Amino acid sequence: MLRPQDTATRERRSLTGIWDFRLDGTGAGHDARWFAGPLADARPMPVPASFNDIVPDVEVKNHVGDAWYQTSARVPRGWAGERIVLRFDSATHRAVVWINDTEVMRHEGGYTPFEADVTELVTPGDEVRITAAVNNELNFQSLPPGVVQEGPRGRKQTYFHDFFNYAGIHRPVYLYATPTTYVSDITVVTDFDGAAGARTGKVSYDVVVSGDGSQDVRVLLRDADGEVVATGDGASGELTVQDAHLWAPGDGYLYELEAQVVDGDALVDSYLQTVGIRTVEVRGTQFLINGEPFYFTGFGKHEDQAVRGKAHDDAMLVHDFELLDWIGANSFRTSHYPYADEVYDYADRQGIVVIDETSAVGQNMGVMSGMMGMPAIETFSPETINDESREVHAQAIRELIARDKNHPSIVLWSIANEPESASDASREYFEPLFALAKELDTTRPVGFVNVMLSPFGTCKLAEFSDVIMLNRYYGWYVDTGDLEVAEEHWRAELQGWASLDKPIIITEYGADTVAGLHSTTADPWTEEFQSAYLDMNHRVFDSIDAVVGEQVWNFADFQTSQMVFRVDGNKKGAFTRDRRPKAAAHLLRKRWTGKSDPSWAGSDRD
Ligand code: BDP
Repeated sequence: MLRPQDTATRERRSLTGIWDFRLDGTGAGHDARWFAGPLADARPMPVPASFNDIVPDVEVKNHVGDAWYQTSARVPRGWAGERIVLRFDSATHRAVVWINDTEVMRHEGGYTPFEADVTELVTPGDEVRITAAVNNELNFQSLPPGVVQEGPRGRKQTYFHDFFNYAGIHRPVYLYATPTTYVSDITVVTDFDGAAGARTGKVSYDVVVSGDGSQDVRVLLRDADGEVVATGDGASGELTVQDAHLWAPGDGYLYELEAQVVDGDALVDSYLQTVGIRTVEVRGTQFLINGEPFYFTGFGKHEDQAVRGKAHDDAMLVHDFELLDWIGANSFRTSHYPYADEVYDYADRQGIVVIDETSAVGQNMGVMSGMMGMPAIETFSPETINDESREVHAQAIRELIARDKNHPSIVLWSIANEPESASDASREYFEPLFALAKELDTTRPVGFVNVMLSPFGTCKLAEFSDVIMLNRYYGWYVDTGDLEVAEEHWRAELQGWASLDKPIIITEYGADTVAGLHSTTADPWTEEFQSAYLDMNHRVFDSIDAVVGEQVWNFADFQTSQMVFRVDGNKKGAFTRDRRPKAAAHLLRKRWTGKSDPSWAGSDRD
């Protein structure tokens, strides 16, 4: 699904701003037809934002059920004769949307876009009422899973992942117009021949035209200076780029493919697709980008901040990338869900490498019973995560790859974080999902993130993974505080994984750390311990050749549900939630850039 754009033939109207909002814990609004008129008893709510932390009220924060949003917008007069679309970049975790009194779409899944052609329902120049019932409930058939139970004070949501169940309209909403014959999809795949100086880039493209598809397609490829470097006729083909400038980590060089629908000399539609020419390959234990071994440095991140919750925010985006640059990170994982489109666009431009993850997190009842003292239940069974859940998961993979396939920054798909993976049931559940991801994208490796409860020798999914991704907490959740013993145990396990002859990325290692807490004896929770813990991990990684990456858990402290082992959230950040560096951030910066403090003594940008 292509993003809305302003081009020579297209126009967008953003609907971000303050909408009317009303909670509906019992679901009464559907029967009472709240969409059919102005939302009664509404309070203001910003879009985009999670609603949970906007109002200082525990009922809002912990709301379970529907949350109604409503706004009105005038459809631009100039859109007469155009195809008009209503688009939500996301609504967490599902939504039903109406234009005036008519339901126009339903969508399951909180982190991917959805849209509807509303041309027949609106009149350019007139106002329309847009209503969305956004539902935040998690169950065994949702991603991520959860359970809603009746409690003494109403319904209560529990879930099996370690971040707060923020909900609402987290990303922009648009009305947009395209011609009635329009580009509806583009796929680009890149390759190159030859070495620097005499390098020929290849850009295969496939343009899908909808509406009256009998129109001709023409493509132009421009370099970063706007010079046309290749052209093509027809809906698919391969362009050749002489002396191509590759996209590479740290060098986010982008070409731009303009896909035109033409009728003789007349331009019917124009869509602009950025293109980074690069290759990705797994060979033995190496992860190759453009044929060169790549070592991932960086973090698992979250979309999380005070007040806004999970809302996308450009200021935070640019700031976080500046911090990635400062600390020497070349990559991150979109733990544990697809992020806003803007994040990948920016990663493309900045040359930051991305591991793109679905929202399949918490599919592991063993973690729940082991760590959180919940009664042991089966993870994969007809009553829990079942065939219906797998179809939801398959759809999430389809939507992720359809949305993100053209980003050069994305080098690896992660189809799940820490699912149960030592049982036959997990194997049955996952085997077709790996096959699906590989069929949908033959150009990128596919993997999943393995949990500590499935150590080397027990995992039944590793054989389907092109890359081994491991989350390990030796010295924190096990061997707590005893870094010497932790080091031995960790190295021993990692040596086992290295025998599989696949590249290994450590996708999580970390220790909760309260900024400002210190001790001379490096006790857990102190800044000294976090540094010592990271040092220990790095010694282990540096001793094993198959390790091709280290991503610390987490970039920044983030909010979680209330638990006895979380102090106002998870504190494993290298930065605090408001992005102040802990001591560990300086340690990582030294390791990843070679630069020593004090960086505050003056600008050290090169
Ligand atoms: C891992 C999860 C991550 C958690 C982390 C932790 O993948 O979401 O936040 O542990 O416990 O199991 O800090």
